[in-house]
Amino acid sequence: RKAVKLSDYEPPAFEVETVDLHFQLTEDCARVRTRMHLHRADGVDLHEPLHLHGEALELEALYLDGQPLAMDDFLLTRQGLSIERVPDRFELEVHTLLRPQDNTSLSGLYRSGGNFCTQCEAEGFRRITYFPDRPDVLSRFTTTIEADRQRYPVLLSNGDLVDSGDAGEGRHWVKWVDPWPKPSYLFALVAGDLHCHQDTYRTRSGRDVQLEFYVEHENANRTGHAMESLKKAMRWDEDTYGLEYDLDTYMVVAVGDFNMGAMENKGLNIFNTQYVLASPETATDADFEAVEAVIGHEYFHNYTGNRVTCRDWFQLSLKEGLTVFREQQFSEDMGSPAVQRIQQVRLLRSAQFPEDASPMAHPVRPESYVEINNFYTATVYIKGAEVIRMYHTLLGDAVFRQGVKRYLERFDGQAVTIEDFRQTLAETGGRDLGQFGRWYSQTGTPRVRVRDEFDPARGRYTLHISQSCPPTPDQAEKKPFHIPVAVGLLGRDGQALSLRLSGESVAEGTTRVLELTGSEQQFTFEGLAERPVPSLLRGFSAPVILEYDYDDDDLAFLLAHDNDPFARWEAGQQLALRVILRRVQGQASPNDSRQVIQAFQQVLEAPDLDPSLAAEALALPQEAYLAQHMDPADPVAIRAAREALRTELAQALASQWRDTYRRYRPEGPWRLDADHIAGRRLANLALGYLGATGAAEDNGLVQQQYHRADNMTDSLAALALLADREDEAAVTALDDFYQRWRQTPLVLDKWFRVQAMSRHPRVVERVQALVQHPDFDLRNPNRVRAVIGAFAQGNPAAFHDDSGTGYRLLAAHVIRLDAINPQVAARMALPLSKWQRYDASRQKMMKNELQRIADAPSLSNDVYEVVSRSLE
Ligand code: B3K
Ligand code: ZN
Repeated sequence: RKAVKLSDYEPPAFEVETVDLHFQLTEDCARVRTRMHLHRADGVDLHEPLHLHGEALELEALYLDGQPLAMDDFLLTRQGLSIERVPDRFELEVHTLLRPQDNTSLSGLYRSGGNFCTQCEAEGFRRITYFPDRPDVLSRFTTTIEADRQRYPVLLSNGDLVDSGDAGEGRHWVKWVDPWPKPSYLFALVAGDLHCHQDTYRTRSGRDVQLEFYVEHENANRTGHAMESLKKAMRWDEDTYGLEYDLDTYMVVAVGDFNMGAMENKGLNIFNTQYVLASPETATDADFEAVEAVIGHEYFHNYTGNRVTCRDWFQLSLKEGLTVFREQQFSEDMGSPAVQRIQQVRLLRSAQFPEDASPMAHPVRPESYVEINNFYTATVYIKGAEVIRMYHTLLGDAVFRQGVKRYLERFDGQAVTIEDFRQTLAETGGRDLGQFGRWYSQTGTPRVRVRDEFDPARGRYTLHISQSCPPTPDQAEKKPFHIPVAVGLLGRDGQALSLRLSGESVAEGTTRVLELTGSEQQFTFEGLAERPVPSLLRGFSAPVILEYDYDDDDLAFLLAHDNDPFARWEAGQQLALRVILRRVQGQASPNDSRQVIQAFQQVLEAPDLDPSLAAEALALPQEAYLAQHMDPADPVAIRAAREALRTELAQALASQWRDTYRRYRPEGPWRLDADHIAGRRLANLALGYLGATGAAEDNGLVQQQYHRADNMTDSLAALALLADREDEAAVTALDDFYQRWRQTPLVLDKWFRVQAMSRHPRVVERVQALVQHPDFDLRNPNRVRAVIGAFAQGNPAAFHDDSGTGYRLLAAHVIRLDAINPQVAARMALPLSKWQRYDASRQKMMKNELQRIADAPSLSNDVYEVVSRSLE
C-alpha cells in the first residue's frame, strides 16, 4: 500500500475560490450538489490535469462551465476523479449521492442518534463530494441544507445563517455563509431535532457573540458547565493572547457517536457528548475538568489551526501541539498549575513514552504515513505540546506570547509549516533555534544523565550533564537536542539556595534553566558552604528520562522539602518506583516499605497540606510507568508488587487514612469549587487505601459511600473499589448502578469501564461476558473504548494474562471492528504493537495475534499500517 511522504509535497495545482454546497437530506440518502470556482495556481503548467479526491461516493453528474461532462471526459477511480483538460479558470458542478445511514466509519456525513452530522478531519470531506481535500486549499464556503422540517428542525453549518425558507412537502431549507476562507477539513453540517442552550458573550471590544449548545432533548439540563467553560476560554484567550472571536455565533453540537473527543470546525464545533454533558449525578470531577479543557482546546483552535492552518498533515503538530499547550496553560490558570503539571507528565509517561519505544514510534513531525488518522497520536499531541512548552521556557512568557501573536498575524489565512512557526519565534526572541528543530525531526525519548561533584575548599558544585537518545526503527543515530534543564539546589536544612553560576557576580533566584545543547556539558555553581541536594528537571522542563543516582534518603528529603512542587512529587514517585521494582526483583528489604510509609505519613501529617497535591503525592506510580523500568516487563508481577505495597501502606497508616477520609470529605451538598473537588479527591484516595486494609469497618465504609453518594465522583470511586471484589456487596452495587443508569449512555460507559479495568481475579472472563452484553455495541466508539480500550490499555496485568486470552480477545474484536470503523479499530490494535517490551512467550502470542489480524481479508489501510509496522 502506498505511503505518503513529506518529501513529496507539492503545492496544489488548482485553487478553489468558492464552494457552494447544496445538501438534500432524506431517510435513505443524501444528495449533494457542489458548485465551485477554480483556477490554475500561478506557474502551473497548462496541461496539468485536475485531480479531485473522492471516496465511497456515487457520482450522479458533472458539469464544467455549465456543460455536462460525458464518461470519457474524465477518469474515475476509487480514490477520486481526474479531468485531463481544463481551462485556467472555470466553474465545476458535481452531483454526488451518499448513504449516511450506512456510514459506520463516522467519517464524512453520517447519522448519530437519528440526526445527521459530519466529521471531515483529516480526509472526510472527500466522502461528501469530489474536492481537492487537502489543508492547503482554502476556500469560501456557502452551504444550503434542505430537509424534513419536523424531523430536522435544526439545520446548521459554518459561519452565519443568511437565509431560510419553505421547500414544500413538509420540508425546509437554510443557507449558511462562512466569511473566512478555510480548508475542507473544517467544514461541518448538522441536521436534527435538538435542544439549544443559548447565551451571549460580550467580547472585550464590545461585540456580542451568540453561544449555542445543541444536544438531544433528554440532555437539556446538562450543558451549563460547558457553557461556562466556553465563556472562560473566550475571556482567557483575549486576556492571554489578545485573541477575540471572529464570528457572530459560536455553536457546539454534542453527538453520541464520535471517533475522537471533539472537532474544531469553524464556528460549528462537533463534540463527543463526553466532553459537553456534565451534571453532578452523571459526571465525575475529572469529567467536569475534561469538559472545560476540551471546550477550551477546540475554542483555541479558532486561531491556532483555523485562522492559521497546516500546509499538509505532516505539520499536524503545528496546530495540535500548540493548541494542547494553550489548553494546558488555560487549565493551569483555571485550577492548580502544579496539579495540572503532574497530570500532564503522568499522561506523557503512560501514553507517549511507550509509543516512542514501540514500532509505531515517529517524530513529532512524521515523515511518512499510509493513513493519516493513525498519526493523531500522543507524540504529535502531547509531546508536541511539551516541545512548545520548551520554546516557552527558553524564550520566557512575554516573548513567547509576542511570538505567537506575530505568527498569527503574519500567516493569517494561510496554510503553513512547523518551520514557519519556529522562524517567527526565533526572530521574535532574537535567538537561533535551529538545533531546536531536532525535537520535530528526531524520534525517541532522550536520556539526560547527571553526575555531580562538590569541591568543599572552593565552595563549588558542578553538574556534568550528558544526553543520548536510543535508536528507533526509523533512525539509528541521533544528534544532540537543545534541552532546557531547570535545576535548583537545596541546603541540608531543606532551604532552597540562591544560585550563582560561574562567571556571575551575584546569586539570583532558586531555579535556573541550564541549556544543554552538546552531548556533554558542565555547569558550576559557586559560593556553596556544603554539598547541596540537587533538584533536577524542575517542572519537568523537557520530555526526557532523567538519570541521577539519588539515594533513597535524598528522595525522601526532596519529597519533604523541595520548593518546586513538581520535583517534590517526582521524588516521592521515584522512591515508590524503586521500592516496587526491588520487590518485583525479589530484593525488597523491610526497610524499603518503612521508608515509603514514613514518607507518606509525613505528607499526610504536613501542617500545610494541600489536599489535591497530597492526593497526587500519595498515589503510587502507574503500572504502565513502572513497566518501563523493567526489561522484559512483567505486568503481572508489577501488579502484584504494587498491590502488596499498597496493602502495606493501607494497613500501616490505616488510622491516618480514616482520619483523612473523615476530615477531607466535603460536608453538605455537592459543589464544584476548588475546596470540594480537592476534598473529594483526597478523601477518595484515602478510601482507596481503606479498601485495601481488609478490615470489615473499612469495607463497610466503601459500601456506605457507594449507597449514600449524591454525586458521580463519590459513587464511582466506591464502585471501582467494589468492582475489585468478588463478594455479594460488589454484585449488588454493580447491579444497582446498571439498573440506575442503563438509559444514560455516558454513565453506562462507566459501568463497563470500571469492570474492564478492575483487579477482580477473573477479570478476563468478565470482559468476555461484557462484550456479549446486550448494551455492548461495536458501532459506538465510546462503548468500544469503555470495554476493549479500557481492558487492553488500562488493565495491563489482565490483558497480559499468561494464557494469552486477553490478546486473542483483542485481536478478534479488532478484526470485527475493522469492517465497521477502521479508525477506531486501528487505535484498539495499538497495545499489541508494544510486544517487544515483554518476555519471549508473550512476544510470541502477541505477534501471532498481530499476524492473525494481518491475514484477515480486506483489511483497512488504518489497521494494515498498524499491524504491518508492528511486525516489520
Ligand atoms: N482536530 C480534531 C481531531 C480530528 C481527528 C481526525 N481523525 C480534534 C482536536 O485535536 O481538536
Ligand atoms: Zn486539537
